[in-house]
Amino acid sequence: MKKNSRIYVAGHTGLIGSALLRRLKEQSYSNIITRTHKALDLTNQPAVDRFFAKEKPEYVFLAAARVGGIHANKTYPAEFIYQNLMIQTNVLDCALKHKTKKLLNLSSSCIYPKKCKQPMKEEYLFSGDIEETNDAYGMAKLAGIKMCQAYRRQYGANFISAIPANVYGPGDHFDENGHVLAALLGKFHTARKSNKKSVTLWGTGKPKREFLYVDDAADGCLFLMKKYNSAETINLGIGRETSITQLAKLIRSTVGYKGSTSFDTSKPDGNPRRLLDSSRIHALGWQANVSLEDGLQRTYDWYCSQLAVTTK
Ligand code: GFB
Repeated sequence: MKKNSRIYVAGHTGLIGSALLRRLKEQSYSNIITRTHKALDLTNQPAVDRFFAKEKPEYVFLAAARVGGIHANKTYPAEFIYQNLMIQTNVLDCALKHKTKKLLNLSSSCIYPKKCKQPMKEEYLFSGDIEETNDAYGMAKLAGIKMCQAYRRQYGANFISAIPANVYGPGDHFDENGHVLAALLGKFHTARKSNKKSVTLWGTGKPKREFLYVDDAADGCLFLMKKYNSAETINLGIGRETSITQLAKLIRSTVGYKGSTSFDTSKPDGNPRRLLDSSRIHALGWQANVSLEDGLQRTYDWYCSQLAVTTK
């Protein structure tokens, strides 16, 4: 990838897409192509075709997706499967047709089987049923991986797929439809501000997740775009697991909330564990840099700056 290559970041206003854009600019890539959702609806095949015909991107980061936390996945399964299948089908097929040199497809760690052995190696994919709260989203993401592999097999397309751990950071959604880390930052912050006596967490607090800071995720994607050319999917993780209870404790202290916490066990737990085995990408020379404590603080600072409030 040259500094003046035409690089399309699909989903550049999203969590990972916006971090990718920052990283590409920092590294002086000068020909970055973006379109807002309003300007280009990626579920609209003729529109995507016209866009690719006009811009002819040489490299594509497919970071556009309909995403959300466990609540959003449970509430909108039809939208999650439809929109994600449409987005990736249109982008992948147009990338082939308009001769994109390389495409990176971003997947998700929720596509591993619910009862997967831990840490999860890439070869464990497709070895069992995925967890029910995210099966619609997960099926779309599994199809995306198979589609990249099929296009490589039949047409020789250099389409690669990466599986990041639970990504968090600036640009996340801090409401009830968000992923757990951002949703809890929002909840604890609001509770502190309004002197609420208790914060309710969902589920049992026992599930464990691997949290990857968004700048590390973007850095890993760029690394793979430069160095990785295989049909095999590749994991992108930090190698540390944190339970939801531990996460809540960390967030509580980051936010400075003094009240109590309780659990609403009528809400789903989702996957019991989800730790990636990232030894394949480590062997290629990439490592995550940002610890959970540091990433949490950066995310909270960003959130407060967005709300124009002070943490002091
Ligand atoms: O990030 P999250 O919503 O989804 O985290 P997943 C869910 C875990 O955190 C569950 C608990 O165990 C929840 O019960 N939790 C506790 C909460 N309190 C809260 C809260 O206030 N909000 C939220 N959201 N969770 C997502 C998938 O799975 O991970 C997506 O739904 C995607 O499809 C993404 O793959 C990476 O981590 O379980």
